[in-house]
Amino acid sequence: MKKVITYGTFDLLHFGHVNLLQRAKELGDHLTVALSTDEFNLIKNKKAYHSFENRKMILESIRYVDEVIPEKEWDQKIRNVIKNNIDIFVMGDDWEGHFDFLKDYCEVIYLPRTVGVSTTKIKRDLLVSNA
Ligand code: C2G
Repeated sequence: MKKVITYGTFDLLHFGHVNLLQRAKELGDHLTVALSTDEFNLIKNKKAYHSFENRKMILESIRYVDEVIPEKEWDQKIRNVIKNNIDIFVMGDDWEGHFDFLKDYCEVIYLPRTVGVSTTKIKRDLLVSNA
């Protein structure tokens, strides 16, 4: 069984996230999502609208997602890849090159981001439309 992993906050889930999850799953047979905890989001300077538990429940409802684990720190990726027998690490290409150190442990693939959508843009557009 070919196992894939990806990481993120996945707040206010949108089609860019789903496009990423769909393509990640297509690369193997099992997709694990390491979901940023609320505490780790603070380290990433991100404030998610939905709590970790609610973001986790939403992700677990997606047909492409087989397992959700917590992402608590930047340095857990090698441990996750080894412990979960991961074959492929996938991220959107806004992260191109940032995780190449994982090439010693698994395949590293950066997929093109979906243009025109982001959680930040959604929040900004809603602010403007309700101003
Ligand atoms: N994404 C995408 N297209 C978009 C928006 C996001 O392909 N229009 C991808 C991102 O490239 C990322 C994933 O969706 O691979 C999740 O996006 P975020 O929740 O913004 O993830 P991020 O905060 O970048 O967390 O350790 C890694 C970090 O946790 C990554």
